[in-house]
Amino acid sequence: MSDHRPSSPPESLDRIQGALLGVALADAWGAPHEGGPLEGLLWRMIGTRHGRWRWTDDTQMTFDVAASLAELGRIDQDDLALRFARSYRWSRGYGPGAARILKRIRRGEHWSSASRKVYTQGSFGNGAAMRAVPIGLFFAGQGTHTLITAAHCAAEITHAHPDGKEGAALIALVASLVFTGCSPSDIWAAIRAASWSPVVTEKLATAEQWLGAQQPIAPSIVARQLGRSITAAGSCPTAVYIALRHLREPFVDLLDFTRRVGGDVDTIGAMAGGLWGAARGLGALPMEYLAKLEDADRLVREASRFASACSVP
Ligand code: F2R
Ligand code: MG
Ligand code: MG
Repeated sequence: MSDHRPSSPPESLDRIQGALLGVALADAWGAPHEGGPLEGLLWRMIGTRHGRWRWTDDTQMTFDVAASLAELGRIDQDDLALRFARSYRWSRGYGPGAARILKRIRRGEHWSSASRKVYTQGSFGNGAAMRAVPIGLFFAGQGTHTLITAAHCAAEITHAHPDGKEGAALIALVASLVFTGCSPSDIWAAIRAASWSPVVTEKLATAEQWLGAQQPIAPSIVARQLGRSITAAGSCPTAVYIALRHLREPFVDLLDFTRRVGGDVDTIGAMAGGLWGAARGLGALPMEYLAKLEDADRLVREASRFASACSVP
């Protein structure tokens, strides 16, 4: 990767680039660790492109959201649906329900009907949360209600289930808080002030208590109590915990901890990595890892374009 970092980058640009590249880097790094032996075997065969770490659906959809916001300046569900459908490739490892919805949209079906064809209540997978970091950056400073409404709208296209939308809102909210430099106590106050399902409320309370007590909780306990699954409720509080626990640690420690938690490693990593990057910036990401990331130069350019469209509070 050539060095696109300006000599003294405006802090917000650095943080926006850090957030989006944090998603991509943790996604690509984590992809070989996701799923069971079959997924591992497949990823050993297709997991590099031109010798670089290949990123997955998490990164593709995050950059689709960023591009749509940069071009239109708002959440436009029809535009997002078409972008998601056009950029869908099976080889990026999409969730099975999301893949079927996107193929339906590509064949001309409207997203509002396609999104209920696979699961009548909509999907509660973490696929809407994994692409929600740019929403937090774009709507930072516009108030929690506006931000959460935007996250729900962007989620609904593929994840109409309340849990799928809730995961997106949680990740977007925490992204906005770390991006604007809130203190840990302000972050938790803002999280507590929003309304979450009982399961997620309980997990967030556990995470807050662990972090407040500065207890070094083992990855196996994090996995057991907060979750490590492909569902939104079973992965988003985990990602928030991992990000906030590692905010002052090196990015590679966050990656290593996420791998030891296990399960949906690329996605928990992508969400946690995006939150970490929004707080610490591109300059803090490990350059030697960025050099191994597929299309890193293009992703940095796209993140810059997105940053120009964000009005930083
Ligand atoms: N697809 C993958 N990884 C390969 C599989 C990993 C492994 N087998 C594992 O299960 O851990 N990764 C990518 O998919 C995830 C994002 O998925 P998304 O976009 O949410 O997809 P989907 O299909 O909508 O939901 C995921 C699964 O959740 C269950 N589910 C969701 N809603 C449901 C409902 N209403 N009723 C019943 N089940 C529901 C299904 O099992 C879905 O397949 C990320 O990890 C990304 O990296
Ligand atoms: Mg993925
Ligand atoms: Mg995943």
